[in-house]
Amino acid sequence: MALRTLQVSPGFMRFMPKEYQDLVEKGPFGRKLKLSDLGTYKELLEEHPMCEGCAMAFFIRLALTALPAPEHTVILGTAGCGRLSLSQAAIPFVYGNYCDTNGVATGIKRGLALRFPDQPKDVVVMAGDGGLADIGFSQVLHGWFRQEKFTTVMLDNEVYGNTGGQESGMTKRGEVVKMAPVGKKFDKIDMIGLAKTAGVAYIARLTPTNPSRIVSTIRKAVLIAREVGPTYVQAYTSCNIEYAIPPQQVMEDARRVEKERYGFLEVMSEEAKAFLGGGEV
Ligand SMILES: Cc1ncc(C[n+]2csc(CCOP(=O)(O)OP(=O)(O)O)c2C)c(N)n1
Ligand code: SF4
Repeated sequence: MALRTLQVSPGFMRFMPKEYQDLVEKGPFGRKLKLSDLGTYKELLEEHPMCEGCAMAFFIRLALTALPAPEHTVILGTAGCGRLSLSQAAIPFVYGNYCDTNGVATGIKRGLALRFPDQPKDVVVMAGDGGLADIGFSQVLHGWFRQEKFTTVMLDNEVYGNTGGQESGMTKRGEVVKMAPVGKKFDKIDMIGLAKTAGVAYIARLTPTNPSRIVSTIRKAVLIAREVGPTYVQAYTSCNIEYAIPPQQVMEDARRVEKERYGFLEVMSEEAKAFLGGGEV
């Protein structure tokens, strides 16, 4: 996509659906918007079928707000709750098989770089902990080791939410979930440690408690992936259904988890630091 693709010949604009007209005229494309602008423009995602009060849906809304150039971005997702809303957003969305998001992202990123050498194109994978730390694990790791220049965002609800509550590699040790009644027998996989080992240029861990931090983290991750190397954001996005969290207590839960074991963490390479120090973000 590009701004040119979105534009409609003036004579045809009145035949377009109102939703599309609003996107072209009042959408985020080609504009530098801040978090404080939310509510004043037509957002990329306005309606979705995710559960009421779902922290993942809230996180995705903010992450989409953070994209530095949505008109030049492709999002990769897969089976799991996140794609229910990502596929509704006004942004190209590629549905990878459940395991191959990061392999497909590699191909798309490389292809776009060849086809548009003078126009940066951002590729962002957003998928669940099962999709990335279990079945897609090897493709995530290999992409990092190969230093592929795209962003991976793990929507870590610590369970297979979309299929009714099986444990994932990111579930906590000892946790009992609906379809794993015996309790998890090993620790949460240390994806942050693995990302460090693989030389990921920018790594962040966060919860949805601080909207401006989500926006600045995603923006940094996308821009560093564009210029420096692979980036990884791991976001705690609780599942109300599988962990029985009433919607009104979602933020309370996120604050508690942040305090106890999911504190904000940011690790970056020297090259990424130099890039940020240059004031590009
Ligand atoms: C190859 C393959 N295996 C299994 C499935 C079934 N499946 C669909 S969603 C899902 C779990 C999703 O869990 P996660 O990736 O953690 O995302 P969440 O739904 O929790 O956001 C599974 C196992 C599938 N679609 N494809
Ligand atoms: S099942 Fe859980 S993660 Fe999925 S939409 Fe519902 S609350 Fe969100």
